Amino acid sequence: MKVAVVGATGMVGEVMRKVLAERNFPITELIPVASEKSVGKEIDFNGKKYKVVSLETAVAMKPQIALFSAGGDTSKEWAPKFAEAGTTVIDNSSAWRMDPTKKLVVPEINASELTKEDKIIANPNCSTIQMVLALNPLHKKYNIERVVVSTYQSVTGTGVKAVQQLENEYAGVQGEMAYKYPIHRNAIPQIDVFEDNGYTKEEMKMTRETKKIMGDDSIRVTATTVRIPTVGGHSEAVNIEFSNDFDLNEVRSILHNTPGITVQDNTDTFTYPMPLYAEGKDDVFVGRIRRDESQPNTLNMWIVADNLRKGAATNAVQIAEYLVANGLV
Ligand code: 11C
Repeated sequence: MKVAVVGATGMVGEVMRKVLAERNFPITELIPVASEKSVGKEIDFNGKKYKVVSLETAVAMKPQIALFSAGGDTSKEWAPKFAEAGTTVIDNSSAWRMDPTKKLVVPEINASELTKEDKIIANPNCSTIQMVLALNPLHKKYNIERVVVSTYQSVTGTGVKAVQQLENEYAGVQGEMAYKYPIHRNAIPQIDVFEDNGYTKEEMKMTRETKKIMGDDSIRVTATTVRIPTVGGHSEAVNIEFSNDFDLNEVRSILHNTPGITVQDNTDTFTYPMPLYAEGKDDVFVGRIRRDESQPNTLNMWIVADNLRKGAATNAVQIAEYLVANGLV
């Protein structure tokens, strides 16, 4: 299988290549694609060297699959060109996510919606993916009415410039700023731009994408998304109100039996998920599972995942794996 990685030299693109190799994705030829300034650069993949090519060249090479992580504008312009050439695009930007003609997929939840006709498939936002993976099995059992989520997000979600800003500030070195404010010793309650309703785009992504992935517009979601000085992954405090009551041990057991989730929940041993330990792992980690004692049928939990892995690259590669396993490419 010929696979293009568009944005191959970026942070997510690099993890995409790593995940493809680790999971032994059946690649006969990797096509690394990046902006003009990287064209010709050599990239190692599975012990072989591949030259970075331009978008035009990559389209003409007709890969079966193209994993895109090059920003919304590139996706809007180029995903249709790849699709027209017969390539199935799995796009990590927000360009197509809310387009009613495109599927927004977390494979454990809704990959079965995919058909051969889906030539542009959207990969959800990182903070949405890790949350819905834990919400979905609980929704099936107890029916979710409302979710209140607060996030503590890694600077890797912004990209390499933000990681550099944190490192510079930590070392006391002047450098370029990815954020309006210092991030070291800070918490910035703004991720992405503000919308007219006073929420950020990141917060509205969590609301809108959750409904679409879970196929249920009745789930009410309200979010506050915050950037913190960490690099290993995004953390989320999630409060969930169900229609029906639940048993805490049953909740733990449902989550424990959900593929892709690891439950880390033992107050006696101070066991709970943390980004420092989620980094580099594909699973979503859930802990601090407890009843909200302020109102009936309501649960609190803490969800952590490596945003570059399950939040981006791993989820995209799992979609590609599903397409291959089901003869859809
Ligand atoms: C962040 N969630 O952590 C963002 C990055 O829609 O895929 C991912 C943006 C997106 O800053």
